[in-house]
Amino acid sequence: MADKNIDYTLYLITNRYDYSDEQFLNIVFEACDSGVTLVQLREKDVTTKRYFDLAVAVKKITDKFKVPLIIDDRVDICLAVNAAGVHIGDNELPVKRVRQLIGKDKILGVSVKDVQRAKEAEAQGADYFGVGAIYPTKTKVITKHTTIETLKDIVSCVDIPVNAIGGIKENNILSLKNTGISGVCMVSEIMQAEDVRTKVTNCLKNVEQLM
Ligand code: 3NM
Repeated sequence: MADKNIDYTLYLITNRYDYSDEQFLNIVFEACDSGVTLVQLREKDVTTKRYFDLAVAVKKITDKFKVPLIIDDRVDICLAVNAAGVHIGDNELPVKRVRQLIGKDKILGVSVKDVQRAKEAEAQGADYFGVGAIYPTKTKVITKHTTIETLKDIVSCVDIPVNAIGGIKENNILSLKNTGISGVCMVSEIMQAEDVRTKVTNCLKNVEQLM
């Protein structure tokens, strides 16, 4: 599946922590205004109605800044708000079925941790990969450590963009030099930054040194 011209440089994945909706949406706004290139709304324990309402609110912001919005896990929410795409992990529908459901024009992201799974998912219609966890993460997620060597192996075995995830911080981005990644995904580093605008600006500077 083609790249579809998505810029993966600095990929913000959301987490609401204990923020009010207003605080949460303000962080997304500041991050988009400061230059994140892609946003994923990631919700795990909410009702469908709540997920939909949050997606509508976040999409208003991402649309304003022409930043594509990806929805974590939920094909129905992605279609309902006409998001740019959906991201799935191992416990979701098969990649092939998701591709059939969303059609060829929407972005399909897949979490992978080894070369074999990456090759399979690419053949079944994935548009990009998230590979991790590269570094220890405190964000609630089912994952395991994935080495920089494995990250490089995946990059060299597939033709679609590969993004690093898990414990990626402003101060360790440069350790990903020469891996061939297309971008970095961040949750806590941006969502919990004291100054979101400065954090995004500094991270962008570092990621651009990798490209
Ligand atoms: N997926 P932070 S790690 C959502 O390894 C997610 O696939 C991961 O959060 C994977 O940037 C992760 O705060 C959480 O470390 C990343």
